[in-house]
Amino acid sequence: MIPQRYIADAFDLGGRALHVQPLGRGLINDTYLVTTDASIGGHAVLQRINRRAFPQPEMIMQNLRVLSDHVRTRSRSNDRPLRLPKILTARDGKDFTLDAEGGFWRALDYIENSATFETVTDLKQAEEVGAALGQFHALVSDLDPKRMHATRPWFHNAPHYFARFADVAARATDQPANTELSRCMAFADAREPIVSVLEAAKQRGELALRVIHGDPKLDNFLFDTQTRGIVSLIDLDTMQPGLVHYDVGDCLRSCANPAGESPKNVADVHFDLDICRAMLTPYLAEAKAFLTSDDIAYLYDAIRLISFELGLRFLTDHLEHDTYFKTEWRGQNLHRATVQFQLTANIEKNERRIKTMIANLSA
Ligand code: GN1
Ligand code: MG
Repeated sequence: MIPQRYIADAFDLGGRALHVQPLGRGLINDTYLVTTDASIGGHAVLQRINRRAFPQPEMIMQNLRVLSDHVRTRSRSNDRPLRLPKILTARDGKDFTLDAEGGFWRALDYIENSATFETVTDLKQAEEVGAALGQFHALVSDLDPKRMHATRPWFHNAPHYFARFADVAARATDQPANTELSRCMAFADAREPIVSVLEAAKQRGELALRVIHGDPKLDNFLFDTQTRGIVSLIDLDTMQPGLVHYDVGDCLRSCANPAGESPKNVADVHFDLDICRAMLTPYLAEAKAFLTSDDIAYLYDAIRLISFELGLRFLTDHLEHDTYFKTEWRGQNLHRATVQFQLTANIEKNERRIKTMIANLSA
């Protein structure tokens, strides 16, 4: 393994790297905070992109360039601007550097005095998230999705994940008998009829492809430690053409579950309607300008589907012996699947309330 400090010095970080420490809780890429001897700033983010998740990481960097060019033409004067990560180029002028083992590294600016959260602790945070996601979608609403590469083809295509699950499950003969596993398998099997709801609506032309973030979970929003407002939306690796529904569903399955993705007690997992309302109110206020009535009609389905889909992805990875998501113990992906399925079940239980809320907020 090549020392990260050596990699950091391949980039123009405004100073020499003094030390490098792990940053964040990402389940896919390796992320580090670099401290440099630069007099201003003095920090940068260094990341090794996971090539199994992103076979062509150059596309991520090209998408980021397209986004930053677009944003430059769009800065609206009254907006509190949402900062997006800036690329720090390598000393050879490229947007990335490769290590001797073929590892793909990139550097981004670090936003000082900011913090991330794993779970929502007050409704003000949820309002901030809704406003920021709405602002991001508004910002890219006139950016042609054809200009963006699909960095992860099939991302959030639930029928695709279901087919993979069915295939892996059929071959998984070496799994020890386990009630948690059989419950999860049965839960997944029973929801086959719902998996194509969004893709079918897309095929029928009811839902249009737009530029989406792809992974707007709570801890990808940076909060200012002083004002407690959101200053930035990070982790744009999965930004690509998709349905805004994927983003709204992903954001809510993350924010409106106060127990988080890995709670000690699965019984604590539920879909919090107050958090949902706090997030959707500013989101829809912003997004009404570009969402159609068909878009609105599928929001409930998206909320249910994306939490189910994430559970299905965790379950499939468990059956495949944890080759995709980082884990600390065997069984963690199964536990994560149980959590998302419990959340899905609670969303289903609240279907009428969630639909009424969406109808009222978008009226
Ligand atoms: C992964 O790497 P990270 O933690 O930002 C995953 C998301 C999941 C999330 C669950 C490329 O995101 O889709 O929702 O874990 N990203 C990818 O925590 O698969
Ligand atoms: Mg991510």
